[in-house]
Amino acid sequence: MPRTALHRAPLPDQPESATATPLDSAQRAAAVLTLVFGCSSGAAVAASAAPDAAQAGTTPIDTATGEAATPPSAHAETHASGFERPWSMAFLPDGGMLVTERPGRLRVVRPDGGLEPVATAGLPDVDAREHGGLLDIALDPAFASNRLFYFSYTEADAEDLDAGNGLVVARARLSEDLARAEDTEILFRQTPKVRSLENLGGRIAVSGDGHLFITLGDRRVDEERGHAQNPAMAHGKTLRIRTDGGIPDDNPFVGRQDALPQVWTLGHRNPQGAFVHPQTGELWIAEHGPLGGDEINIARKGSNYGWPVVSYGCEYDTCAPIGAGTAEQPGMAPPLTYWTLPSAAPSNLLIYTGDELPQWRDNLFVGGLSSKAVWRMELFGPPEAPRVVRREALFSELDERIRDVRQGPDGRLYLLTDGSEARVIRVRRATPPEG
Ligand SMILES: [Ca+2]
Repeated sequence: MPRTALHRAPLPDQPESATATPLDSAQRAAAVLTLVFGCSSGAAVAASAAPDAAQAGTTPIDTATGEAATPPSAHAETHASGFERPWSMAFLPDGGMLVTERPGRLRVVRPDGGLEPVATAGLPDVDAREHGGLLDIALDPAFASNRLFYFSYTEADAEDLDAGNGLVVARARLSEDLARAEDTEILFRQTPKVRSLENLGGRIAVSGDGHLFITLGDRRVDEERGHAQNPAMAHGKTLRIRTDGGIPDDNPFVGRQDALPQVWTLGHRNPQGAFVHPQTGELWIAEHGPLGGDEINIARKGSNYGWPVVSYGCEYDTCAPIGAGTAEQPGMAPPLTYWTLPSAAPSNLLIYTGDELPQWRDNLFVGGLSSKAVWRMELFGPPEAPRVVRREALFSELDERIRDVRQGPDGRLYLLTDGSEARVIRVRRATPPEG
């Protein structure tokens, strides 16, 4: 089977399902076959799925995609290379960038794309087993004057490695020469440590009004994931703190004895993408679902996003139903959009606002890990109540797992690949042919 078939959304003549249901039994059987035999049934599942059914109430959705490749209007090229298991990137005021590597290194990329050979010193020890390590980085909005940046990482139990790890978010000051992180302060520390090394979440996003959002995953193992519904535990949540680590007075669980005051939303599986919407100030997240249940959510104050009670996907290995066996339930917010199969395995996401690629302005972009693509979605309606009306997978010809996606200060899109020999890819406007 050509691999592009795995990325093809439903054909335009496929009926859209108007009801929101998880995978039916035929899809479940096909999903298990896909797991066992690779892509043997992937196209059949994709063709029968209705990925945007949650939004299909009144607006027809065009999910035709064409080929999953870079369109002629854009050109993808290597900007920087030589990274080991990178996770995130942040742009510096001079056009250079910082890139985190999960083994615990913060790397500096010069504006010309050259990689400084020595990592920035002074970061804490990290637990880089499985999904963990040094994860996200974000600069303070006033970084140019205060040199402050925020970062997330996993920390092992110092006494007992078998006790798993926890997510930590810290703030530090970057020296003028970029060589040292100084004055590190812990802003949030997940306690107790969780006996798992997976589904960590770990994305952070800074708002323009002095708040820091943090995503935490459910840690995957059966005995932990139910805590995604428990506001007293951090896993399976988004959190909202002040950029100095304080608790905002208007957080939804402030003053409750049975909840962490940092909790902003609950019921998430493994959110690895987050940004603050440039117009509404709302938190948008991308989360890894179970098999065939990846989601994009607008994470609104105090809302419950359903995991592990409801899902559009099913259990790995068996494709058994999740929780209540339904995709939606009263009191649980449905996703903005979701994938059935094949999964996107979403990493980070953004709304593109630049001038370099005007055909994509105001589109949502989502990095794909196992889908080895960047998903582009067209939104319709006001930014507070958008619908996804079209989506397609781009850049599949790169054949790279995409760990992060960002917009540069030059208006170009930057993609960070995954793995042991990773690179930063820059997407710019294609130069029209001469004549
Ligand atoms: Ca959900």
